[in-house]
Amino acid sequence: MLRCLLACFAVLNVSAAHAGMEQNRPNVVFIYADDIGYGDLSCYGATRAKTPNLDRLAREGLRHTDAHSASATCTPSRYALLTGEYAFRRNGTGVARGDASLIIEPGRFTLAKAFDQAGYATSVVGKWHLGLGNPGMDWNGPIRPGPKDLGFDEHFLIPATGDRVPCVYVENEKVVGLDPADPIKVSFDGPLDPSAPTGKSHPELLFRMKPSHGHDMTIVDGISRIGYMSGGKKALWDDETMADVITEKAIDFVDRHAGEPFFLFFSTHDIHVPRVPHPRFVGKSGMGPRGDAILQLDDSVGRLLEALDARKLTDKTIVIFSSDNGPVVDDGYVDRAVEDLGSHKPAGPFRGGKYSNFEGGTRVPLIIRWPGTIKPGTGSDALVCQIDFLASFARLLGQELPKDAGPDSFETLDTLLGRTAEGRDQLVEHAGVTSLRTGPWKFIPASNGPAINKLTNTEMGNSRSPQLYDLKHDPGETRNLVDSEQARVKKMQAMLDAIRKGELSRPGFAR
Ligand code: NG6
Ligand code: CA
Repeated sequence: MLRCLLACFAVLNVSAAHAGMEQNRPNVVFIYADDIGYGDLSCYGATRAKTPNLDRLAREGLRHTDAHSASATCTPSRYALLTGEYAFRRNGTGVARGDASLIIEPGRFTLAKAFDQAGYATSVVGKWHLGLGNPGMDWNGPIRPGPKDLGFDEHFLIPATGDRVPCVYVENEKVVGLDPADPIKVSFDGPLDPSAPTGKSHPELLFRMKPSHGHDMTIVDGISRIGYMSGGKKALWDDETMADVITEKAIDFVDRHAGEPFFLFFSTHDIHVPRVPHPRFVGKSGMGPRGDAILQLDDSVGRLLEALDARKLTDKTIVIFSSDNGPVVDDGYVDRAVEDLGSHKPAGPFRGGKYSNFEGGTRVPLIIRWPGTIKPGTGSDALVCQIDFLASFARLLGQELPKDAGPDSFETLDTLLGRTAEGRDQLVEHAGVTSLRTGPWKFIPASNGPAINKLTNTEMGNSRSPQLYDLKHDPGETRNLVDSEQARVKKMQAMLDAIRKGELSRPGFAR
């Protein structure tokens, strides 16, 4: 009897510990959209774009309204997201070429590493754009170092962007579908074969989409891209099925790891250029390919949410949705994005967009759902940034950050989860220059950059004089208060200088 009681007790104990562990070890699915602006989703006020699946996520979770990507373009945002270090601290973290080598040193502590160390299965599926391999890497051999050296067990990647060669998928260090008899070559320094047609020399071959600026080099799938590529014909992707391919890969990862804690970084290509949604979305938004790509993104999200539901994983999974930078309308292809925009405001109430120092550059949607922990349908206007995911998830997982990791990543888990309304007390916004946020105040230092990027028609937020805005009363950054707030400007400039010098790092950080 005693033995039986002891045995029963042991079983109870084990299952109690197991239940506790499950709560402490939720799965995390981080959906990272590309170039989605604050105003692009119906749960953030869009009326012409309808995003029922993202709206569902917001209804069941928490919607942040002062959340930021760490930069106004992709590569630096992702660099900071994974390392917890502002990209401005590192050379070579600007928008990466398609042949860039891996820009994060192998072995460095990253967001993925925090999950890996905690015993999670980890994967990145979709857009990478952080470089791969060592300089001069041969795309026909093993493609390493890469995500596996940064804490991801597996990967299925769009190596750079849809508009940059090489236009092939890379799965677990190999080009998918590569025919060894037709080796791939990639160049960003000049044509590989001067007689091969390019978008510039043979615009008549561009049956899918023509460039509006740049994007006039190698032609793949009737679209000319940035950079030159030869070979690999059988491995070339098909733009129309890209969202389906990566969504299925993401769901496949969930399937294979449903029985253990997992971290999935699902990095969509939508709604980056070239915007070539699957025919089932074409014409459905009434806003041309940019709007149709929003519908396609929402569909990918919906399918992933359904996959979690079907596998009864919804309650033990944190789902996060955000974007790598603000919106852009014409980003280099003739796709009617400008003409069909109508009253749609991609950046919502904010000024500027992708590339810009104004809020539109980095103020992005951030939705977090965690059933049982986050109250459904709530909101937060606390100042938060993706750069803090590293320290915050490390805390959630009970992982200590190495002393020299994530200098700029502050542990803000309770804010991200809506347990407190208190946000960061300062944040650097990174675009052409570095700006500083403290509370509602936004300080943009003087710069010589252009006021407008004429190609994309973006207000860049550059001015020869410093700018100070009170976002609480002036979210659109229209009234420069520098003259009436000189003491504040001085203080903010000094704080920005200190942060740039490496002072004011997270608590416990040491080089
Ligand atoms: C720009 C490209 C733009 C886009 C961007 C990177 C041109 C003229 N423009 O240089 O189309 O690819 O880089 O976008 O080439 S991001 O979202 O990956 O940062
Ligand atoms: Ca982007």
